[in-house]
Amino acid sequence: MMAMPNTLSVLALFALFFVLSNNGAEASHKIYPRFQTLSVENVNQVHRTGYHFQPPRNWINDPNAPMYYKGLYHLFYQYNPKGAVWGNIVWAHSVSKDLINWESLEPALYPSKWFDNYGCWSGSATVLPNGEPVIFYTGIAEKNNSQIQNYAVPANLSDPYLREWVKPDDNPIVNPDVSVNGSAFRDPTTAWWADGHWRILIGSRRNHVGVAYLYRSRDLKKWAKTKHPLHSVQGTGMWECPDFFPVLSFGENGLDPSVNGQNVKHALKVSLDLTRYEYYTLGTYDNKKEKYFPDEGLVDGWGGLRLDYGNFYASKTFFDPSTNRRILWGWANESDSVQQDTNKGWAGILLIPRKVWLDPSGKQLLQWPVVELEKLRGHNVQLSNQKLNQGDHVQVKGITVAQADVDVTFSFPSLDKAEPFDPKWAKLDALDVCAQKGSKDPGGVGPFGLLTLASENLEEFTPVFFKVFKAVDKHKVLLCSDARSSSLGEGLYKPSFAGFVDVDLTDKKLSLRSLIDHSVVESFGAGGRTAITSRVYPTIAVFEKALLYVFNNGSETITVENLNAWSMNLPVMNVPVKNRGRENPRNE
Ligand SMILES: *[C@@H]1O[C@H](CO)[C@@H](O)[C@H](O)[C@H]1NC(C)=O
Ligand SMILES: *[C@@H]1O[C@H](CO)[C@@H](O)[C@H](O)[C@H]1NC(C)=O
Ligand SMILES: *[C@@H]1O[C@H](CO)[C@@H](O)[C@H](O)[C@H]1NC(C)=O
Ligand SMILES: *[C@@H]1O[C@H](CO)[C@@H](O)[C@H](O)[C@H]1NC(C)=O
Ligand SMILES: *[C@H]1O[C@@H](CO)[C@H](O)[C@@H](O)[C@@H]1NC(C)=O
Repeated sequence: MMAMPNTLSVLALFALFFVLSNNGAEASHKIYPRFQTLSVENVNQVHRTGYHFQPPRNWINDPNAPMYYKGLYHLFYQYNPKGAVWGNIVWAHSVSKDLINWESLEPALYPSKWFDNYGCWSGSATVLPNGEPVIFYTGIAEKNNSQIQNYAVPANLSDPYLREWVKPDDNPIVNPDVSVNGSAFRDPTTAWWADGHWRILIGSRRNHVGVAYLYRSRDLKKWAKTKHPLHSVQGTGMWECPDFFPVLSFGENGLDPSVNGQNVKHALKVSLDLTRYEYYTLGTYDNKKEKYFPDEGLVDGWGGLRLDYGNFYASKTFFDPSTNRRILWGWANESDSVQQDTNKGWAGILLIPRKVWLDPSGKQLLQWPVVELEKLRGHNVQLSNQKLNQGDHVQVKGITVAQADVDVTFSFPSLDKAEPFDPKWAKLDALDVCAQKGSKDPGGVGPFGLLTLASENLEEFTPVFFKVFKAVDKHKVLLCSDARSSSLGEGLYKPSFAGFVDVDLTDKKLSLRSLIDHSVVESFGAGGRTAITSRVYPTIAVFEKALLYVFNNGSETITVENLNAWSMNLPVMNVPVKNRGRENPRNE
């Protein structure tokens, strides 16, 4: 079933409040005083997602403290119960048996003590060896946004829903010392055990240096900062939401955060407040030296590897012991204006959780939407052995393409026609290469791929495509998710997101999976080597007016070897858990 179009009129009233103000807070915590308690009267459904995680209304940002406990996945997230912009943040709470169908509970954490009276910001869960969970989170105790770290524990360990959390009076557990910038000190990680101590990271900055401070403790209550940060990088600015985890050097299984040693590498991911993008490195964690050493040859900074080359931020992983996977969760903000968010009554979605593991090359991580998502697959259509000559676009019909899962493998007879890769582009971001070499630019091998959320006369479309270039000693593959033609609407952010795909082309094949869901297109190139998420807001290509094509604009003929596309059903979303323990006045 698909949500029906809802032609709610724009609330002209809100136009009166068009004055935005910023109190000088960082990009992550922009304050819009006029908007943050403007209660949502109507929720505009047109661009709401069908199967992505979204609360019924209002603002959401970072996923917090994902964990598995007594048969349930727990998801907390930064949520404004009073409006569609950032503010009044509480930890909203949902639970699921399968990471796809979600029931909601009362907020788990909200300002209630002196040490978090002005905010309960992001944090993580740690499941201790005895099975008990503990949450570490950033509390704001003063009006000036100074940041301290607190902990919370479940009130009732027998309750699998973990409805109620207690914030003990010995909080805070970590105060910034004089060497730490107390206005830039947040987002504690999951704790891990190493060399006789528990350890956590806290994101920070020292002038322009991005820093992951390392703290250690024997009892999880008294924490001491180590002599040196675990890692820091000049010129990267504030590190938000650090995530540090071990990966196995072979296979797809995940690891408990405390595992280290042979056949284990570590990944360190940070969210850069200055660019609002993330990057990660792979490397070695030395327990004794209390240091992390990124592998040689990896870019450790703005141009580094990304989990997603599009709209993806404040991500966090957790280890799922029930399936031995490491699961990654990211947040995608809106690409429209604050005014439009207020008009539509909601802002922010979480992306589909992804399994992450190490590529056999050891040089990057791989990702794939959790297999549980496939339970939502409904009607299926297929294409095979479909030739695409230059300029062809062939429609994929018979499913709800605005709410779909598409998996396709393309092949090409040869790479001879690949255009040379201009050495000048090596200095550019992939996004800029995509902007120069868009889907319309006639190429050699590519552009070919999917044309998602397209209107009948192609006034609007979001192409997700490959383009293969010839570089000095090998080929360079670009994957683009180009929002520039996605909408005729105004005031939208429409970047040509792109990333290079480090893939072996000897079999002359490239695969692509795209999760299309009304205003989001989440794509995975070459089996999860490169992921890109775009937020788009078509005005014509909505609901059954949206069309899907495969296309080729390169001179080399491309074959759609095999395409499977499914209509996606709606999951259970935001249904309150029955028999609540207590009513919470903060719950809307
Ligand atoms: C915030 O205000 C408190 C109380 O006045 C002060 O102790 C603290 O140092 C301030 N923090 C920052 C980061 O300015
Ligand atoms: C704790 O949770 C269990 C399981 O839901 C419930 O039976 C019990 O009544 C709860 N105890 C308290 C004190 O609320
Ligand atoms: C401390 O952090 C705040 C917030 O990011 C920033 O405005 C300030 O410049 C920082 N101070 C130093 C010395 O880095
Ligand atoms: C393919 O190229 C033609 C000619 O430039 C253009 O009109 C068409 O929009 C292109 N297709 C896509 C998907 O960009
Ligand atoms: C999401 O919104 C766009 C458009 O306003 C901004 O350009 C991005 O910086 C922002 N991303 C994040 C992570 O906040």
